[in-house]
Amino acid sequence: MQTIVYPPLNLCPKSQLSDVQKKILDAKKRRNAVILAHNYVCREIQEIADYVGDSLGLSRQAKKTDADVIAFAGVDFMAETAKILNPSKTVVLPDHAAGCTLEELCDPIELAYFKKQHPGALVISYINCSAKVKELSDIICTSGNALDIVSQIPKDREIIFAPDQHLGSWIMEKTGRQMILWHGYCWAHTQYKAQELIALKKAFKGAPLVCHPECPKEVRDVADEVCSTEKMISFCRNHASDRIIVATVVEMIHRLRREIPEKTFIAAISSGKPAQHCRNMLMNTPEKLLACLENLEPRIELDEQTIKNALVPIERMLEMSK
Ligand code: CIZ
Repeated sequence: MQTIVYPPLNLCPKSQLSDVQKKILDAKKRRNAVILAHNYVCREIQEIADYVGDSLGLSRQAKKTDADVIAFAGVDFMAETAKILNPSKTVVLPDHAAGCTLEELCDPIELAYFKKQHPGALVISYINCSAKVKELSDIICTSGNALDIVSQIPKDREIIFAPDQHLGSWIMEKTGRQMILWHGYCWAHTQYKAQELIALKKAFKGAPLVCHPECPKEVRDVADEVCSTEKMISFCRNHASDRIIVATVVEMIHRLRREIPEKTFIAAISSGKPAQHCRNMLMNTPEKLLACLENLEPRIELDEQTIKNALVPIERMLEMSK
């Protein structure tokens, strides 16, 4: 079985900044920009970002920044969220084509129709959705705060959860709440197979397996822990084992190694591949990040009404997850 084992980072030589990385830092200064990067982008960008984190942490950073420009290394719904939270800023994304399967699988027209069939239901949407879907939602959540948010909803209130069926079913298992689930899924996280992960655990005896809640139930059932990317950091840090198998987008391992340099991380095999990437996150290359800082394009543009409407459920999320 082919596996990628990332040895402790504190045993590796320190990497030097490349020319492109240096140019990005210069352009950032000239533009008075802040670089916000998701845990799933490449190591070269993580190394020079002002903040690396999950959607919740990135939203908080986007809201409070006083930079003129937000360069968002992530996917379009994340950059849109930054624009909604801080509309006076110029928000640029290295590649406008960087989308998300979850977003594509939740058409706002279909969701509006679905809502009509369930009058009175509260719509909680995972942040991985378009601004138009956010407008139709009552509360937004991330994988880091979903359990907490759903637990705060009165027990007798019907809930529609969109767009991730797997995150939704994990929340139902953990909270005991029934919810009406939308049918979306994350392409990357649904590539993992329980049988492959069982074999990997056998090969690395004693190493716990941590997976993301966007994975299907049969995969979650063989994991030792299921949690969001930010929570993976505390899980890996606090676990007694010095080797951990990670089933989420493999670039997360760069973040884990920087936070916990003394441990070894093993990328979980995924449908025969040694590691799982997110094809949208991979569109964030250092070259494109440099170009978007220099040209201030591609830029996120949203109309005023969409910003106003979509802000309401996002602000509710930030209030409920203090
Ligand atoms: O919430 C996020 O940023 C995503 C997409 C994953 C996670 O668990 O952090």
